[in-house]
Amino acid sequence: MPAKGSFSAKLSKIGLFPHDVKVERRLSDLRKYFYDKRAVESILSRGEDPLIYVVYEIGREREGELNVGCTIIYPGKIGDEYYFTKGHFHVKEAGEVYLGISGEGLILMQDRYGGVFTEEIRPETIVYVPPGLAHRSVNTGKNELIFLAIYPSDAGHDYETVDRIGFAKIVVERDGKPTLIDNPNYRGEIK
Ligand code: S6P
Ligand code: ZN
Repeated sequence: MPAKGSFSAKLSKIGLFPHDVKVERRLSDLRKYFYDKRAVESILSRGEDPLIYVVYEIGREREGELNVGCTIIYPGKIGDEYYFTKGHFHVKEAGEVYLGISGEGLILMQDRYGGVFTEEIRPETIVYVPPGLAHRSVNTGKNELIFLAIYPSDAGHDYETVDRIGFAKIVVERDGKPTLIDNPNYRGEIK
């Protein structure tokens, strides 16, 4: 039984304890994704390496089963860009459902030609990620953004394409508000 009030207890409430995978992503893992390279290097050169997000996951093997992942993106910014997840395409044409648990944020969804649209992730809201779209989540709030992701166990994750071309849009703070702008480092349409 997880300790009362602990994060494991919260995961237990949403059916995710015990999880079998825990992934931690720090700034050093995401250095090439944030657009403000000077801000990234200045933080890392001070010996700091902030934790950006954590994923707890129950992975399953059999075709037809569903994986469940719980992501926590911590609040914060690198320069003026809000903390986010790496982002990926699924290898198979597999859709996914996100369920907001707490905090506030956005999910960016991008097609293979750089067309991007966003949806809000908020408590008790569901976002459908259609097959074939890269997706990245962004914490635009002052607290942890926590959400569940439910997707086919054989969906697979393609991070390489996002590594290569990036997202066409990024989310930065402008006049105190989250604002979607063009990514100066976007490397164009996928060939
Ligand atoms: C899995 C789903 C999420 C992400 C998680 C971390 O298909 O979309 O569980 O894995 O939010 O993002 P990323 O891009 O590092 O996998
Ligand atoms: Zn996904």
